[in-house]
Amino acid sequence: MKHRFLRKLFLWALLLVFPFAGWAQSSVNVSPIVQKGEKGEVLWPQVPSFKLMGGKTADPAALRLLQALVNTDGKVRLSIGKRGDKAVKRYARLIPQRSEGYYLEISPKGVVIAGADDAGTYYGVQTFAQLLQEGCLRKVSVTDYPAMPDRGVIEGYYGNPYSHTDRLRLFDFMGKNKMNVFVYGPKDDPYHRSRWRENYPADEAAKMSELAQAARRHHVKFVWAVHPGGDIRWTASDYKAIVEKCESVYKLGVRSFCVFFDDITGEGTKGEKQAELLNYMTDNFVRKHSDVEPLLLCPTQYNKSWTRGDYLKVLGEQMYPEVRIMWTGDRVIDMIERDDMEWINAQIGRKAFIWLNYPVTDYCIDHLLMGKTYGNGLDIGPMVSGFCSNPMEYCEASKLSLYSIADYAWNPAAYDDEESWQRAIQYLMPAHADAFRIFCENNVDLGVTGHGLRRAGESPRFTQLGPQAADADYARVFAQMEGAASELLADVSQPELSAEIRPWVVVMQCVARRGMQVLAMREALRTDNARAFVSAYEAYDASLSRQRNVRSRQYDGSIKVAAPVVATNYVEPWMREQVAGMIKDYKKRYDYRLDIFPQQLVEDGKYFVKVNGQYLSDPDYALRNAPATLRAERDTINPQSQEWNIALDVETNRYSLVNVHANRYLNELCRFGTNPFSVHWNTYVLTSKNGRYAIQNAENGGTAFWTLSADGKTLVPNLKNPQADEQYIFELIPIE
Ligand code: LOG
Repeated sequence: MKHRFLRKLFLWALLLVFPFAGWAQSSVNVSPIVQKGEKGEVLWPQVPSFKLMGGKTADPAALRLLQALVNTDGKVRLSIGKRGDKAVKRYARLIPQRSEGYYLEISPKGVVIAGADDAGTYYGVQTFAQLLQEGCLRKVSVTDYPAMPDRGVIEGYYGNPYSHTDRLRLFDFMGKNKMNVFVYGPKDDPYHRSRWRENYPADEAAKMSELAQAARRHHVKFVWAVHPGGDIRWTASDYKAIVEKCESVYKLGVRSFCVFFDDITGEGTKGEKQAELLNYMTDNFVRKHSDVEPLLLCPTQYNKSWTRGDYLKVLGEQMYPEVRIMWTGDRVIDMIERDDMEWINAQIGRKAFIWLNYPVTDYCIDHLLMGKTYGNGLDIGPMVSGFCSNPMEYCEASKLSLYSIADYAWNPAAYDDEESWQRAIQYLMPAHADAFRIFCENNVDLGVTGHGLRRAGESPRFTQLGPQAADADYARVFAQMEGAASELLADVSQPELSAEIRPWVVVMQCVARRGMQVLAMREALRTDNARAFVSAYEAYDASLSRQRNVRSRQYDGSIKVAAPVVATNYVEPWMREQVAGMIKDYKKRYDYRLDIFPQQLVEDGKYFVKVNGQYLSDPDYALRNAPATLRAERDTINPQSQEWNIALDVETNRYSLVNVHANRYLNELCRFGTNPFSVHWNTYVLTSKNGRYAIQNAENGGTAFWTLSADGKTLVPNLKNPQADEQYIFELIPIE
């Protein structure tokens, strides 16, 4: 009796756990993560041939994709279409009531791909494509739709515009990742910005029209942007010029348009004039065509920190409500959160279109941003009219982050930055995922920049070592880095991506080797082996030279050349500190080898710098870009304004000069720089003669000597490079 009861209870429990016979409780592995999806047992161990139903009416792009994926000369039914089509009529109820949504079902009866609209059908096929990669067909049902209406990419950076191939490949990637908008606005395309009034020459026009068509094949809206603000006059002739330019691009097949007013000064910045122009364009261009979408605008005050007066309100009130307005967040470079959206939407009286300045690197071109994409609010979906990323000029490498942005924008509620990043790595470099992961881990942070964005979590294998780690643990990490670099340098599976990242991979290899050489130096000191120390240092120095000669995009006409850096957040500073410390240690213990080690002309320390008997000072430390000032008197109120920390930078073998008071350094123009300190710009060659010193710029900063200005009150770089002999004008007086 009791047993029978228990058995019944057990059976009931089983039913509760497995409510639908045949469904295992696992979700489908599709990216972007689907809203709702279940998969069950294998129905066909091998993908069968299908009998296509609805092929005549279905979206052509969806159909083309499907036909490239499966055979359609078989018996298993595959019904495809959108709401209202006969082929999917019986599933109408299951299609989500959301634009770009779809219902996908794989059952013993066959496959159904039913879109809410054409894009939905296409995305249903994209999901099907991912499921097919398993090699078999399982029982599946997916109900899916995007949380954000426009998702995509803005080619909006300064630097080398994408190549035609980059863009074609990008559209393919975007289709696969369900991104639907590409805003074309490369700052360095003259026909977008500086020569916006002129039409594209024939060859470029042909490419533009090919792009517009290619985008359509992947359900990507190609939005062409014009950037007239640099020299626009608010005249009838310029109004006409802009409409004519749009008409000429329309003729190339483009159907969506945008106007950028970012990064300008003067006349172009006026809100009421911009609103008037956009309304004029709407009346005289958009509404004249039945197939042109409402305009998009990038305002001049496109982030909160730049807002002044009533500019945004004017746009919000005076510009047609269908025009969408772009926004980068609280700052130029920022992640977007709920509060930000509430604020901006209230200002402009519509849902802002997010222009995310990530992973763009035009302001920190030496870095690649390959870390996790984190920090955007998971709850802002209903508050945006679009979410687009401005990427790096490295289109292939940008896909790491774009993959996650696509994932996020489609389904923010399910977004997990770590997990999405792992998937992206696998997706982009399946044959070398572990090596590529190590590469990405070491290209995360962007260092100090004027924009303030930092990215956490760089070089985790290194930082996890902690203070107790043995040299063998460090060695393991550096060996992993070196191994990953060698593996990636030999890659032939992803030629486009590998070619782009190659300069950074070479640098990572150098970094890894330097790391090992640092360990060899440590060992040499431990074992009191001066000779081994010297040779380890020489090897270190050779790797460093090799690393510092690496360039990316160094060719005639390149707009931005990068000197790649890797692992700058933790590994580089650690190495520099180790080497500097060890050299100093070596110097105490052994005969210092001036031919090998950096010659320390001036010991690290605090100094007065005097010229002509006057003190080099930073009297007004609040003044940006102030010149280095000479004062006859000591500053008694603010003595530190005349104190300078002079230190040897072991890496460049040059000296930095930093004012003690506000911790400001002098840049190559002999001014207090507003850009972040960089050893490649802001370390100087010191030489001495008869107790006096000369200071000379170096490397990126040129070769000018620091000289006295005509009025004798400030320093100026003498670009005419006078005789070095005459430049020994500085006295360095140690303090204490
Ligand atoms: C530019 C953009 C550039 C980005 C990052 C906008 C709206 N405009 O400061 O072209 O790529 O910042 O440097 C910008 O972001 N200006």
